[in-house]
Amino acid sequence: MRKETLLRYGTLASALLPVIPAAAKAKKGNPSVNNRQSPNVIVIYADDLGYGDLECFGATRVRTPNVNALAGSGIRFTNVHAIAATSTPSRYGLLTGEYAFRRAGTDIARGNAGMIIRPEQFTIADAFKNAGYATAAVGKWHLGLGDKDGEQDWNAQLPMHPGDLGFDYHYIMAATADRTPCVFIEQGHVANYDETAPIQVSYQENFPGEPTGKDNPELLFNLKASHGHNQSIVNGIGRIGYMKGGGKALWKDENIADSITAHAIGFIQRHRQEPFFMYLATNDVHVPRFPHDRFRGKNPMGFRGDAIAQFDWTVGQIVRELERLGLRQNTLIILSSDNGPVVDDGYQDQAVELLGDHKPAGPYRSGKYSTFEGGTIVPAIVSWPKKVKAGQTSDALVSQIDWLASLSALVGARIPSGVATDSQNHLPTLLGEDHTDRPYILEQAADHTISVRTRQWKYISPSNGPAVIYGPNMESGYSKEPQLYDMQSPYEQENVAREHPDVVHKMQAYIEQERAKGSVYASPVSK
Ligand code: NG6
Ligand code: CA
Repeated sequence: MRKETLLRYGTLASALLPVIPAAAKAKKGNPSVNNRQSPNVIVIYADDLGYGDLECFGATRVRTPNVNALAGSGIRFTNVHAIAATSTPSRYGLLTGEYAFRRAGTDIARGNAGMIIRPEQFTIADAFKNAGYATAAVGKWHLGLGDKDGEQDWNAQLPMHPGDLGFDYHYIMAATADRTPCVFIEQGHVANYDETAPIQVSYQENFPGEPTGKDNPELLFNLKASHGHNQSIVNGIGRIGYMKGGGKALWKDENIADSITAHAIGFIQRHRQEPFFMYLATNDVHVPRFPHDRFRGKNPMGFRGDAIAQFDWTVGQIVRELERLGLRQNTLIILSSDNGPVVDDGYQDQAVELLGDHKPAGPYRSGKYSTFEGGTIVPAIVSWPKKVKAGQTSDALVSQIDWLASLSALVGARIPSGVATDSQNHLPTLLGEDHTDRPYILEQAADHTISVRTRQWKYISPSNGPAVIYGPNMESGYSKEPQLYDMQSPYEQENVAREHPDVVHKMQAYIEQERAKGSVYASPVSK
């Protein structure tokens, strides 16, 4: 595979770096790093964390001191939008700079999906590699692994993985915590592989003799499902998909945040002497929410609140490690989320019962999956103490699709012509030097309905989808009629499409114009 050599040598080279006592560099910082022009870059990407889920974005029923401090040290963005209202298409867009609607097979991926971004595609990691950075993907992946759907041999080196997409290092969950295989993958291989328990995965049928949530509810000792999630049982929790084996490689949900954080810190430590880029995608606050004992039972909102606190802890650990190594001044941290919030996403974790007056999407309507703003508007923070003034708020209209081009501009990476074409360079906005709105942004709902946001308007294309998302029981925002909302009142309530046909027409033209661009990577994943 194209980047395997780089991947191997990247890890080896870092292991050979001289060890500098941390105390020598603390406080004043690491001069060689802090004098460098280009910062280290860490994208902390939460899962299903809503606009209203953090204290610094208005939450009052959960404490998020570490995230609050991060926001205070830089810019709190109040108008940032994920590319889609679900994980896979959002991440696809963030990492490739190309809207997921251009590409078949970019919907919520199964745990045994083949790798959706293909090795020949340009990614944000390639950009950083071009600029001489060490690169890593740690945490939730959800973009497929291996060459083909369903044909992975989980007991051997996977033939295709993030190492083929510009990431020198990866320690990832193949999909989500609620999907098999329930193991971490490190450098293309199951981490802590257990030879005594070979792994098999299927999304078609169960393996003979293996219990399932459907047939053996008595074995669901950690969490019971509220909808779906009734196939294989791992750690007393029913999952989507079947698996057999795994043994000591199987994750324990309560330790996932610790594992992800430890591996992220390990990467920082190994690369402290050179510029690095890390895509740090947490499992929090996706279902199944089953945080560590340290957090469990501490929040009035139950496991969902505990998971937010656990996310905050991860952020604190990363920041503290950067400080300890003297890297904090010249590290740019972007914190955001892949899509809006959901309360009941399939497990009986009492998130609905204990929500109280907490508003996961803040003032916005609906949440994850939806075409309303709650589906895609997300909290976002940028902090780079060396360059970005502390204590700012920006209400600039921003889409995560632009982070690839903006960060490439920051580190002087060259983007080959004809790739990542949806990503625009808005670096000055990202760094708080101006508050320029993107002229318009596109948002994709779970059923592919496309919405357009401008500062003033939100247009939702007509859709035949159901009005309510089954399971979470949330408003989808789908309607056979075109919808137009004046965003001066953020809770999209009064459809004014009829009153403003000119605006509707303009918004539809934006969508047509974007769709007409097509994709340079038109071929779908090989099946
Ligand atoms: C849904 C799952 C939900 C979650 C979602 C993906 C059921 C009933 N629901 O199909 O629990 O996994 O997919 O979430 O299975 S995402 O944030 O990764 O897009
Ligand atoms: Ca998500």
